[in-house]
Amino acid sequence: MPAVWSPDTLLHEPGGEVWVGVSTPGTEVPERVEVIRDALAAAGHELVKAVRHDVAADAPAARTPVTSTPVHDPRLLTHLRDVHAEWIAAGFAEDPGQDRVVPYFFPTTGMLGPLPVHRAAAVHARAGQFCYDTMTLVGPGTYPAARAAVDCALTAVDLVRHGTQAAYALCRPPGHHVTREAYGGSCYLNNAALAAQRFCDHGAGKVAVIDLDAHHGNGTAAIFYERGDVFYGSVHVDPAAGWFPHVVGFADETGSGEGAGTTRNEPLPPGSADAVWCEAVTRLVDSIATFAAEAVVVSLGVDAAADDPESPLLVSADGYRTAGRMLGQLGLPSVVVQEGGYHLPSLGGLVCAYLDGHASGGET
Ligand code: SP5
Ligand code: ZN
Repeated sequence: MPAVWSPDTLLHEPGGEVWVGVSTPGTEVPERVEVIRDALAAAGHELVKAVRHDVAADAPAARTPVTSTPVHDPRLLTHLRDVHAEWIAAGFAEDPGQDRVVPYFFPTTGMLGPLPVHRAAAVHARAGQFCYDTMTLVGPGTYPAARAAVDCALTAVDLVRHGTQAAYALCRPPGHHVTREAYGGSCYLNNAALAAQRFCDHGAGKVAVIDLDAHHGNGTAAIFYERGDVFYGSVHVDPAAGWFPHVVGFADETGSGEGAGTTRNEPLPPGSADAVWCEAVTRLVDSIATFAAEAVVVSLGVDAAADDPESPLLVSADGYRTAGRMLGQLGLPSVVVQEGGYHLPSLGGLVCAYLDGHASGGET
């Protein structure tokens, strides 16, 4: 399977995560790209360099953005592009000594009620207008890397649009936690949602996004919740058991308005292993068939694996291979987008197991 990557995805160095007020080393590190890329090459997948695609923030004002408006508010893109330079210009690297953008203030609906919101003049307040947690820091390479990750996903869509049955995008940073206007959960731009939108923009009437990451993809879910043309299905550790994203990802979220019935969540108890997880994947695959999707985007987080430090699910490489086979057997044009997965020694093997299953499913 062709695997699209970009060396620019290595430029994002979050420099840790602030969790419950404490700086921790963080797990979404550049080495993730290197171990996955090397495993793909060793397994014989063709590595393809990502091709640049325009999004709102880099297009001249007069030009219509190619893909981004329905997925992300253009203000999110310009914020991410500019905020680190503004942070440095404001002197935060010297006083108080923080060279990454870390929000301290979150204008939630609870704070605002019915009041109209103005753009914050202070960059340290603006940081929390577009970000909903303290774990997702912005450094000098964050925007170039996030843009490169989008390019990986969109290039993979183009390969599939031009006849390749399935393509993999080595996106980093990941994307499925990003909503239309806010980033978080180690994600900055929603690669999978932009990929699904690109299929829609080029003639697909119905697209499915299937999210195998251990965490519910609240961003993708929110972006498509009210749309009837994009199905979102996710299997993840039950937020009711205390896991991120905590307040969404429950089974009773099934879509609304024109999107009624086009969202399906499969929350699983901590400790769930292959049998239970694969059954949930089967239900998602059946839902895509019923929905009659014409193309599928797989949000391939491999953090549901037993060794992964960020989730309590116990899925094996064989589980991921089985999931790949089931999705490949749909026979639909497919783009597989990398999301989470943090155990460096097993990361490459898990991704290759999924792709191996997906490719073999497509052959039968
Ligand atoms: C894409 C993806 O998998 N994002 C994961 C976001 C969930 N992170 C939740 C982290 C919760 C706190 N972890 C404590 C570890 C301290 N470093
Ligand atoms: Zn995850």
